[in-house]
Amino acid sequence: MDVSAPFIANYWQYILTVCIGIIIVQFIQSFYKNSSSTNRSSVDDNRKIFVDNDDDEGCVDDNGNQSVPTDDDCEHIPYGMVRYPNDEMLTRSRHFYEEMNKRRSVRFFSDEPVALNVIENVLLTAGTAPSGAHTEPWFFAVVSNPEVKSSIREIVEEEERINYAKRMGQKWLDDLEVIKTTWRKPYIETAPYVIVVFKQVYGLKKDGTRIVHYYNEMSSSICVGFLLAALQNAGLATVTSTPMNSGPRLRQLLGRPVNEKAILLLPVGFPSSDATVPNFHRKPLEELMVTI
Ligand code: IYR
Repeated sequence: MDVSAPFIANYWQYILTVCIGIIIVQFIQSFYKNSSSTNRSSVDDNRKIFVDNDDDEGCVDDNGNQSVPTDDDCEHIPYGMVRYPNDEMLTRSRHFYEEMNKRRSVRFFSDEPVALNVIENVLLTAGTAPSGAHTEPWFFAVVSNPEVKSSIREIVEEEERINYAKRMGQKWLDDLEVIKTTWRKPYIETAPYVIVVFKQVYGLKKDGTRIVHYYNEMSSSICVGFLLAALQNAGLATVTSTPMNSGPRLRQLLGRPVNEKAILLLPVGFPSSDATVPNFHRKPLEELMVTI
């Protein structure tokens, strides 16, 4: 006996209404689910873009995995600073400024040797710089070997020849007139050391997984600032040389891994006795700060 037939026949309008209701609810639910997952992926995209934007380098591995060092178990310890009396703060800050104000970019070097342990201290000082998530995304190749310095010069001059002739453009060359730089870089061979600064775009764990190096460009730049101050403090001269397009060849020459990018070349030593610098003046305080 079929009892459902008269039931469906009598109540089909209600059954249809309930079915349509269920379909509508499911549709609305699936819509919200999709839109929230779209939002999530746009957050992820932003995060990726944010990380990538740091310096146009992917910090996420090929599988999309990010790996950061976990400092969860890193102990936090008390920290205190020496507290100077006000007048001492003033004299210390003034003296440091006066020392740093003597720093100049030097392009004429003596070949007089410099003790390696001075350079080591300078690099330890550079390594005290802050970095994104304390990832310390920097590395330094300290070159004193004359043949390697010659090879660096060869690479850099080859690229700089093209830079000055083609890549830089007339406006750039005009702006550099005042510094009188050219593609020639004899100081690379004359200075007792050439420090090649690398930024580590990402870190590598022993098992090959990548460590995200947040703000690696900014962190390395701050590190170089410390380095320059430390060199000045030690009585050593340098010039922040940026040989465009030479990075990959320098990295290969110096046997550095693919996660490192050469960002700067620093010849280091004493100025030659006939060294000159352009007679630049620095912006006065009112042009570099505002009190609000
Ligand atoms: N990197 C080139 C050109 C150069 C560019 C700027 I901007 C400078 O302030 C100085 C030089 C070179 O080292 O000659």
